[in-house]
Amino acid sequence: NGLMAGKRGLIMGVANNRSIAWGIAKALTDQGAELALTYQGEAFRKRVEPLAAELGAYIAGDCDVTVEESIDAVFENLEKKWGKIDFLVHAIAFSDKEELDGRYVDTTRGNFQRTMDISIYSFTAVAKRAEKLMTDGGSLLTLTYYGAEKVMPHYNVMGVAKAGLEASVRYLAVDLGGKGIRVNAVSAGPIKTLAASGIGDFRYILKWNEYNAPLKKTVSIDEVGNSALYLLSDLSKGVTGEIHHVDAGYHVVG
Ligand code: 0WD
Repeated sequence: NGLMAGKRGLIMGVANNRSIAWGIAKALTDQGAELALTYQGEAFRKRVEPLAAELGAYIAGDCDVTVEESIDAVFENLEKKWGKIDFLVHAIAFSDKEELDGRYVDTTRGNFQRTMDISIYSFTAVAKRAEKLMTDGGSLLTLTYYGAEKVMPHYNVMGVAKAGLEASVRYLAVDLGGKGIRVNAVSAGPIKTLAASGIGDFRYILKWNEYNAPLKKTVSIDEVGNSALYLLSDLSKGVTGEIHHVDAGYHVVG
């Protein structure tokens, strides 16, 4: 029973129990979804295995999104296991910590390229593979941040990447819409996760949001999870190409 009963999908980007992807995974399982998770590298396997067990989720493998064969292997596993999928969550981004501080103008070519590859292209790469398995239509979701729209302190090259990711949501929505595949993003307010701890002065950003957001608080991974649930379920059948803010309203004042 539940909103997601009978639906199966892949969640990429669970690093630990503070990950936004984990909040989404819990909300989906609560509503009856069956999940597959990937992890990145052996170090994360130990963290993700018990989490997968908690939700009865299938582990679709070790996936480094910079390696094409590694993505292919995950989708081959899914095809063998389920034949088709109904949804996919992409909660992956990366940039060199040293460049999430100081000035954007000092970004190096190498880190710029790596940031765009992991934080933008990987979503397109997985969308292309998901299309083949979404034979009854489906819903793709990625995670973005307000730094795509406005300059946020220290977000730098990641802000440029998120702007590209948001544009790719719109292009993918058009490409895949004819097959009943919807493509959306949640623009989450700041949350203290492993990835966020790499951003300079992150505690200050959290406080700033808490004081200034209309709801006078920051958001939790469970709140992001419940909004993601809407975008991944049939409740949002008429929604695609959307950047949905789950940020306690910060974007209307910031
Ligand atoms: O405030 C925040 N935390 C916000 C995060 C606000 C708005 C958006 N987001 C976004 C992030 O940019 C990201 O796209 O949400 C997404 C999920 O991030 P998260 O939950 O904040 O962070 P975390 O729990 O660290 O998960 C991100 C994971 C990586 O963890 P680490 O800590 O190793 O960076 O992305 C994965 C990895 O598991 N990842 C990769 N997966 C496959 N291949 C790769 C890669 N090459 N690189 C990073």
